[in-house]
Amino acid sequence: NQKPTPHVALLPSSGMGHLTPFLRFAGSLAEQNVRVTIITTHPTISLAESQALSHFFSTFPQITPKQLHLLPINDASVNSEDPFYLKYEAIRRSSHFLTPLLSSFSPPLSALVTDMSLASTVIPVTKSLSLPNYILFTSSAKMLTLFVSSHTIIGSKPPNDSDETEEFIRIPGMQPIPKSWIPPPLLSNKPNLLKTHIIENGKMLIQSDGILINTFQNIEHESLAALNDGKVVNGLPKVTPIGPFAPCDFERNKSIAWLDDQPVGSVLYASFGSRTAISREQIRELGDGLVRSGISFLWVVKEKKVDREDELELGEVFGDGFLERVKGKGLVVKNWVRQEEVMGHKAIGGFLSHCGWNSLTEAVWHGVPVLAWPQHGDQKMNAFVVERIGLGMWVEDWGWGGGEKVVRSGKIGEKVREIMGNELLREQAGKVKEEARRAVGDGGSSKKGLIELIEIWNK
Ligand code: BUP
Repeated sequence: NQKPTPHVALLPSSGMGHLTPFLRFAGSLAEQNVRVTIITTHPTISLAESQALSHFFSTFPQITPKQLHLLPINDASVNSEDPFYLKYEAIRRSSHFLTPLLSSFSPPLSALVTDMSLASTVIPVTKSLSLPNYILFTSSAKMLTLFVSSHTIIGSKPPNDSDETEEFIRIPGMQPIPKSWIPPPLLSNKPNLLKTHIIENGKMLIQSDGILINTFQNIEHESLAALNDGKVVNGLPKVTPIGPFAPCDFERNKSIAWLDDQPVGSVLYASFGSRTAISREQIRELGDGLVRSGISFLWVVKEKKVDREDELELGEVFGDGFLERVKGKGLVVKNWVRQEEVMGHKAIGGFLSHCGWNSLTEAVWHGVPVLAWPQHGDQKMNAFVVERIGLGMWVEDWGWGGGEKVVRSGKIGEKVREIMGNELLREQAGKVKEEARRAVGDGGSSKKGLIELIEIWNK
């Protein structure tokens, strides 16, 4: 007497920070015998995305890929040069291709799960097809409180009413937050795609059938309660925490041999995510700081937002002599490592992170203390969570990245030593790891959320 199997399609948007949680989620649905189709768009912006997709589909032959055709963007009316935002825009402009695509699935779909950056594009289409549409929010619940309320607290203000003297932003039902935590483009009066994306998609979430989020009750109880009690936005559909998404089989690869020779917990891993370019001056200060800290390190260096464009040699990025000084102290890698694999390595004892939410959930999963250095977007909201749950430290004074100010090597070295020597943080990170694993284990809060969801899709 076999249970019926729901058929769910997933529609991720561009960038590894969005694709990775979708692929992990797809893997966990497949484990629960849900039939899954993933809607992809080609070409991907980064090489990392195309490699992840190809590993994924060869690991999960039972998951079907379907391609959404995209119209090219070739006019100057788009207020962004960020290729990842331009891709969201391309999907928006091609949304009319979604109706025939979604109607063509066999067996018919029980639901579509859409990335938050595509909510305003896709919800009208699924409404016209009477297809349930769930939004997967790939950042923290703290960020979700800002995302769903921005259109009322920021977007509704006339352009000149910027409340310049006000230092805090008041999200209903939440403690006021410093204005300095809000991504600057969201507060800007100049039109820009980040602002449009947050305001338009955030406004639309109320019309979805549910919001799924890669977090769990123990670490974000307050934000989740405020969202689900209707305090942030009245009438918001249920927000179901189903994380942290566990690393998935397709991500396994050979590990970095250098790490195998390092003592347990002795290495700091430094990375600023898949789409953050750091200025050359800051890269050099950071390099100097890492060497001066006296702590061994593994550092992924990126000078360009898109990996395909990062052609410079490390020697050129650092200038004379640096790579010689690093020898025996650390390993500098250009562009990409299998982060999941690195974070799970016993040699790793700390993580200098830009606070992309996936990176943080990986730190949580492996119990690695974080030195938070948010660079843009949602990352200060996420850094707040790091400190609040005792997973790490955030030096707020370092500000945003992107050339706002250059943090000098002495300060970096000092904080790196501090995080690596902090036994209390290490213990607390270990506790958060245990809670995370309980949440997604049998009977855990996130696992229950997932099972309930599948039951709804089965009806
Ligand atoms: Br860099 C890098 N290897 O070398 P985030 C990243 N990753 O596996 P982002 C690697 O990409 P958004 C590398 O493990 C994480 O799953 C990493 O996502 C992986 O940050 C993902 O941490 C990066 O959310 O995306 O890339 O800035 O802006 O969407 O948060």
